[in-house]
Amino acid sequence: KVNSEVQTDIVTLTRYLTETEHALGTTATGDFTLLCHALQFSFKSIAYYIRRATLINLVGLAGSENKTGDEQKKLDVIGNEIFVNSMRSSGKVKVLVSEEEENALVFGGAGKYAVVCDPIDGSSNLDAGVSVGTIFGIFRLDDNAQGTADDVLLPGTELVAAGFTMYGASANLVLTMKGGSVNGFTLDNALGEFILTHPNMRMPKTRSIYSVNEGNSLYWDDACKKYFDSIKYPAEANGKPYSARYIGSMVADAYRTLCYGGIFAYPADKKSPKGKLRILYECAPMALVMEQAGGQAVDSNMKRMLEVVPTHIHDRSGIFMGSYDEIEKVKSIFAKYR
Ligand code: AHM
Ligand code: MG
Repeated sequence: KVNSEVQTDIVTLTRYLTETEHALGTTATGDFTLLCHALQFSFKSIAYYIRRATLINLVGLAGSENKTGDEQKKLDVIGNEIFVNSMRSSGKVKVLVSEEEENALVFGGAGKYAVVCDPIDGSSNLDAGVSVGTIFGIFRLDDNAQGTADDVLLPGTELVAAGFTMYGASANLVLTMKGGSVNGFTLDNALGEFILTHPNMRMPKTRSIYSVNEGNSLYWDDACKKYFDSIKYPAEANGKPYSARYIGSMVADAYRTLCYGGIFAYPADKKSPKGKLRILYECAPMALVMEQAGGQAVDSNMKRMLEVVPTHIHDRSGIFMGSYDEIEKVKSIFAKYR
């Protein structure tokens, strides 16, 4: 036997999907697996262009704005095109909602899934080489769905799968299927495969780290201020204040929260009464990941994030998510001061 560190029996995303599909028995048609293959191709492509952005003049603005008036970076445009083309050509998607597209895209064919996505979240960080990510959610449409934007105005409880890929020191894909565990894969650039490196991710129940854009605290309501004060100025005599960590890329902040625990929040406030992050393709997919890793996610009214139903595809919400016990603390302080 050769004594080496070489792993010869690794679980790739492809193998994981095939094995999961077999576990479902004869009811599985393979469509979901094929859709995931198309998804992973878009993650690999986006990872590739992000790594090369500075070298091939992909940094900076594209000179356009998306529907909500955000200035688009060149990579926002390219990431969106890669994602849209990959979903369209998979043949498995009927409706696609992207942060970069004003309207839902409806594809012909027999696709029975709807996909919601933010192709490159945190793109304002791109030129500084800070981690960004792709967030995605997958709904299985009713057989009689017409293929309109209304088909996806669903609560996150209806997601059949969701996750995100963080493009950081390596590309890390986090994937969860409804009712299942949360699994983390790392892209091996040489093999071009996502490898299962973090099976069954569980978030610590508690950890003294908070992540929020504190520059907005002037606009926070009383309950919000009271909560953050409570972790910065603990009431107990020898209480230790929490550590602050805020990257400004939700995917990176959420990934750290998933690995280490703590809380990430983007509350609704007086400046943004509906919050900043989008329900359908930012909040709901993250909430499914958080819950299935043992944590919680709620909106600014302390309603379970997965039960919030958008009335428009680009609707926003406040969000608090992270370790189970920490969100319990948020809820109890909000109950007292609201
Ligand atoms: P984007 O979708 O336009 O990139 O905006 C979403 C990003 C999140 O990744 C991040 O959590 C948040 O915006 C940061 O906002 P702010 O700069 O206001 O703190
Ligand atoms: Mg975004």
